[in-house]
Amino acid sequence: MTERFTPTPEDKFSFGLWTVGWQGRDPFGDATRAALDPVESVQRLAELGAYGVTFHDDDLIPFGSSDTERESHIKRFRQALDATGLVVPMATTNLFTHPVFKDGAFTANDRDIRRYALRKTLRNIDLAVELGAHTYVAWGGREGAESGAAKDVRVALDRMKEAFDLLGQYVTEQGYDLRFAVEPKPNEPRGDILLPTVGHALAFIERLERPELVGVNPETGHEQMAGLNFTHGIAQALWAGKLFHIDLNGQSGIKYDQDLRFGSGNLRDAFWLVDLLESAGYTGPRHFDFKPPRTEDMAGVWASAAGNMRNYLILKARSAAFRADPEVREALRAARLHDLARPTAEDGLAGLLADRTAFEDFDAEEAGERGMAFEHLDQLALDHLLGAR
Ligand code: 3MF
Ligand code: MG
Ligand code: MG
Repeated sequence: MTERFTPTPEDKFSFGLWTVGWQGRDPFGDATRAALDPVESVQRLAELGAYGVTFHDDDLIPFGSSDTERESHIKRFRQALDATGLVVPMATTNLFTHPVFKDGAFTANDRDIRRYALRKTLRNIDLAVELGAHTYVAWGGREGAESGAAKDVRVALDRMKEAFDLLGQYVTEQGYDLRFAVEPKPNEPRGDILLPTVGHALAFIERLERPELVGVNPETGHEQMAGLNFTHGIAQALWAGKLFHIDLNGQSGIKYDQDLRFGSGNLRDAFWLVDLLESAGYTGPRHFDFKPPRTEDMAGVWASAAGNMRNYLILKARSAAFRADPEVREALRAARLHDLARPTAEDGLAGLLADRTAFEDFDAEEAGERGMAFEHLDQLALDHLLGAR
């Protein structure tokens, strides 16, 4: 049984350097763990069965490093990648830690800060491409406000669009095979963040000069912080062809961003999410953006990291068993999923208007009495999730 849930690189699990490297510093307490060398993270993640590692520029090259220091950090990291076979599928920019970004980066009110943020991003895009990344994530953690007049949101969105248009122009002109993934989050660290949900981000992307270069990187906990159904958000992103990347973790309801290991918190949503990703044929990385709780020592950090992958694989097995169960297939028919899959008017508008059974002879009373049989279907799912079938 244990063997079945041992990850391999084919599972495409990846981790941010900032996840296992989180030292446990929070708004109320100091670090509980020592800094972790990125080279050690690469080695340990490879041993655990991950295939990829991701980073913010400052995770790899401490802010303020000289050019020589920068080169040596990159060299050591590259050597660790070569030695382990770990890949870098995605990279991103830290536009939130340094005080310069306290009012945001691409939408800071100060123009010089916006220009600096763009240059910082462009510099790390070059490195991301050098290291083989095909996705560049943009989380606008400080793009937002705590008060009304402080941010003209419509104008800030103009600046956000300007930033993504420039980034798109850059990768196009450089001939890079790199796409962007916007990561929505409703709040924290700002009182309210721009592009707060998957839906907001999808609508924003359509206004860009090169919408084909930009998709989303939804995070489990971020949508759940807004009380939303994460799986539904992912389904809409897939439907729009925009699921370029995903941040998996755990969250218990509407509260601060918990970043628990995947499978914690809303386990049912995690089950449906894995069921969706696997059945939709999502081929991108299964990227974990979690924080090993600050109660843990380094052994706990690696146990937590391994738990993400194990839980994903267990849920994948449960979902496969659910889908293969003949009683589930029967229950899906009883719930008329096949009828939902049928176009509503393949006979066209004229056919619909001419069809007396669609309205004049339609028995709404009879239709209103039909049971949908959803509870039986859902219990079968729960039985599978709980290992009772
Ligand atoms: C914060 C996040 C971020 C982003 C990261 C990648 C620090 O809630 O989720 O992690 O995922 O910046 O762009
Ligand atoms: Mg988070
Ligand atoms: Mg994230």
